[in-house]
Amino acid sequence: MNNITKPNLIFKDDLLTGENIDRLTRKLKDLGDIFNDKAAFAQMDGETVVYDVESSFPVAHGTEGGLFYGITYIHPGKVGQEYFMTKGHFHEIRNRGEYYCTLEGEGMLLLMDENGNTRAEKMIPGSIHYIPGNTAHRTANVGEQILSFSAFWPSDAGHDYGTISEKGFSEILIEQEGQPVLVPNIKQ
Ligand code: S6P
Ligand code: ZN
Repeated sequence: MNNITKPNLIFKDDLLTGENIDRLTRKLKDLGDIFNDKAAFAQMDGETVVYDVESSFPVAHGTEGGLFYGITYIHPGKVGQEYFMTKGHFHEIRNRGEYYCTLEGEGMLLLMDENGNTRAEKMIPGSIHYIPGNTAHRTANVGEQILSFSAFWPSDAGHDYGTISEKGFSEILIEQEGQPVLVPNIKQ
C-alpha cells in the first residue's frame, strides 16, 4: 500500500488551488462603513475591487482544535487619504490568536486591544506577525502594488465584524506627505 499522497493545497503563480477553496471578493460597495471620508467614497466606483480572500476550511467552522488557512490580496488604492484596507474584526471567541505572513507588497497591520489601544506593524515580504487573542486586526495596502499575505487561525475562532463596523478602530491609517500615519479616529 502506498501512503504517499499529493499535497492538498498548492500556492503557485499567485493562486491557491486544491479542494474546497472558498473565494471571496470585497468591493468598495461592500465597504461603505469602514472609510471615514464619505464624500471621497461617493465619488468612487462601487464595483472597484478592494480585496480578495482565498481560504481553505479543512474542517467545519466551529471545530475545536482545527486550523484554517487563507491568503488575502489587497489592491493598491485610497479613499481620500485612507488606504484600501480590510473590514477588520475581532474573533468571535475573543481569545483566539492568528498568524499573518506577508508574501508581497507593502502594508500595515493595525491591531487594537479591547481597551481601544491601537498600534500598527509594518508588513514587508517575509514579515511574520503574531496577532494575540482579544485583539482586533485589519490590514491596509500602503504600497503601489498588490499586498498579499497568508493567515493561519483556529477553526473555532469565528469572526465578529459588528464591533468594528459600528465604531471602527480608535486610530485610522492615512497618508500624510506621502507617508502612512496613525491619527485618532474622529468617528469614536
Ligand atoms: C481570518 C483572517 C483573514 C481575514 C482577511 C480579510 O481570521 O484574519 O483571512 O479574514 O484578511 O479581512 P476581514 O477583516 O474582511 O475578514
Ligand atoms: Zn482573524
